[in-house]
Amino acid sequence: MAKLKIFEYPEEVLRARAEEVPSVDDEIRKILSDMLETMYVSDGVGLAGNQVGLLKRLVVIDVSGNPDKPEPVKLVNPKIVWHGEETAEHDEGCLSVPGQYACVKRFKEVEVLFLDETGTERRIKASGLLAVALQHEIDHLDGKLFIDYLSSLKRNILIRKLKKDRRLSGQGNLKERED
Ligand code: QAP
Ligand code: CO
Repeated sequence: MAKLKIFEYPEEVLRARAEEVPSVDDEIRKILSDMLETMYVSDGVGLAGNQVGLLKRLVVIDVSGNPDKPEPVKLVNPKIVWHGEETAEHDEGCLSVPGQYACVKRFKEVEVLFLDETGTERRIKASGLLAVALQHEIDHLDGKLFIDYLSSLKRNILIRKLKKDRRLSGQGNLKERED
């Protein structure tokens, strides 16, 4: 297993569309396992291919919130095939937008079609935190971030905070310091 580098806003890979995975082989299984490890050590509940610099439609999720009873979900080519009419707001964060959180409105219930790590087609109907995570992660595969749902005012404040936090922690690169 290996910990992968997590790409952060405003890296371009987060804005690109990830490609369909043609077949679930050992290389894909290794990436999924590395993504899951990266997510756990980073205290995340979800991670998408784009976030580790891989433009492949791969997602890992664990919303159990219990390290003693992990519930890892690995999804290849996930697709929302149905959603309910009701929406709900939930506070969201993202490993690619560290330290920043905002309320986002999403569908309460979604049904997702995907391939599991054996290449078998599966379908899950989700609600609650899992439904939030699935929509957030599938957005990543299409180059979309949770901050895109905010008003430009809220988004600008959040991005300013992100850059300020980076300055204070010495994490910002030279390019980001220019503006
Ligand atoms: C997406 O988000 C999500 O800022 C996954 O400092 C969000 O794993 C799914 C994280 C809300 C369901 C509900 C963020 C960790 C993790 C941070 C994450 C941070 C450390 C975010
Ligand atoms: Co995210």
